[in-house]
Amino acid sequence: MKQNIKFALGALAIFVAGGIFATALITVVKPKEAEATLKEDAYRYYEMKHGEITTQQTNGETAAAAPTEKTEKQDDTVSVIVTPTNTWAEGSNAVQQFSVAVTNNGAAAINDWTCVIEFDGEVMDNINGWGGASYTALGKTVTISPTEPWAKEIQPGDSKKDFGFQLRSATGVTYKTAKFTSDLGEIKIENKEAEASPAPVEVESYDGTSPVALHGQLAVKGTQIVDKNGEPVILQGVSTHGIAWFPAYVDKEGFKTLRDTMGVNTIRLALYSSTNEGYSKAMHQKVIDGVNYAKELGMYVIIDWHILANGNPNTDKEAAKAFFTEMTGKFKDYDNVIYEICNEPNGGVTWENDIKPYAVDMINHIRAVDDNAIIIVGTPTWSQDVDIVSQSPITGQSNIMYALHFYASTHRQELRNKLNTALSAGLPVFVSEFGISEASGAGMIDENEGTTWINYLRSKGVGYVCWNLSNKNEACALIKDSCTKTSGWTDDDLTQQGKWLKKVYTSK
Ligand code: IDC
Repeated sequence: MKQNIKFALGALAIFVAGGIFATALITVVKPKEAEATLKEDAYRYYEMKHGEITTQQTNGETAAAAPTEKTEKQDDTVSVIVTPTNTWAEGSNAVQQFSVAVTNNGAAAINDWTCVIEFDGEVMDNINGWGGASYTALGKTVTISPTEPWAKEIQPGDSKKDFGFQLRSATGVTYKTAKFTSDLGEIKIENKEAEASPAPVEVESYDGTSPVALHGQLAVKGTQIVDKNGEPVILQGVSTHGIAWFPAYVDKEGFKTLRDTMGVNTIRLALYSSTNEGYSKAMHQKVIDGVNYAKELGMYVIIDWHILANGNPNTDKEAAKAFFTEMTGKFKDYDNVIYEICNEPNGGVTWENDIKPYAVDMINHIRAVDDNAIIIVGTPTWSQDVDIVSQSPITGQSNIMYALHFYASTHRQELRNKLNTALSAGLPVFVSEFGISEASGAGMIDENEGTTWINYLRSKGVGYVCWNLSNKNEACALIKDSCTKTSGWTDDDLTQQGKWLKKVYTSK
């Protein structure tokens, strides 16, 4: 806390002095000195607020967040909602708990019924069930048969939500379909989420063939990235810190180390877009260098127009247009380039009023030159509200994805719920930035929550990029501050997050 007060005072002093940001942004010196030159502590003031607000908003939204993996299909007469509510291990098996709600939308009363719920794998047995019904497991199914008169009868407009059961299986199962049979007839209910849910993709390790040689030009299909053969591929990336502050890490050898030893196939080049955060036109050349290094190494590269202190992407839109004009002009024929047009919109901007109009405009601007590169669009609340965006995505464009950012010590299941809602609605999501620290970039590291996130993303075929490649003395840096190497890192050179990343990225 003392530390924070010091930062705040430092920030105030610098704000009062004013105008001193503009100097010395492009001097290429050793990483740590570069940072000192830029008096970056000024931004800590902003960052502290940023972190706090992120946490508060996330907590505030928890109650209203959409339920996890809710699955529903409205039928003219009946709807059945099967919701996974809990899961745990029992010996080498998995036990899962589901709740079931049955609603009579029709005009006639249901007097008796059974419902066969089908999963994607074998069910060993059901352990428990409730709501006035009996439950029978057979093959891939569990059948619900109400035994109590009050459970059998469902009046028009009535909803019975108290059914539920626990089942045991070898590795866990996913609900797929239900068959509801009653005196009104038989209804087949598909799990929409299961249909939209992409096939899990295995992560490959580098074996001498570069990622771009293997996969070529990427595209978006459904909610996933696919390669030149239409096969899903997971991008596993590392983001630079702000390249104005840490220019030395835009280094071909460093990228190669990430590719060859740490399972990284994608580099994100973060260009802070506010002049208050190091932006100057002169930085464009660093981006160009970084893209070319990635191309030479056969790695994918994300050109990140890093909105942060300038929370509304429209604030610096003209500069963004000039930037993307230059980038698309140079890279339209590259097959390894992805554009990210607004890192993290924040500060009261909304999807409908601010971000979407900006994105539509910028996408048209980019498409006028580059007709196929993937474009990643930031989402409200520091790129968290993909659920809101999924209600009103950009139409008439292809190869568009939407950013979800998480910091595992701050953002947990409630943010995965938002992701799940978005994917279920068919929104292509890409995690263009994450850390396993707190949202401030400092604080506790949560390896377990980080691994839970990555496993979840892999199971959904969603790619991810970790913040950040620098030796800044902060939890979310990958390199220890005592190490000044910009390539060839050994395990000893890596921070806790760095070691975790290497372990997780190189495992399947
Ligand atoms: C942080 C950096 C930190 C810097 C701060 C302000 O790690 O060194 O002082 O920005 O420029 C984000 C942002 C990303 C943040 C990161 C951690 O996209 O720029 O970097 N974060 O706070 N969103 C959530 C967390």
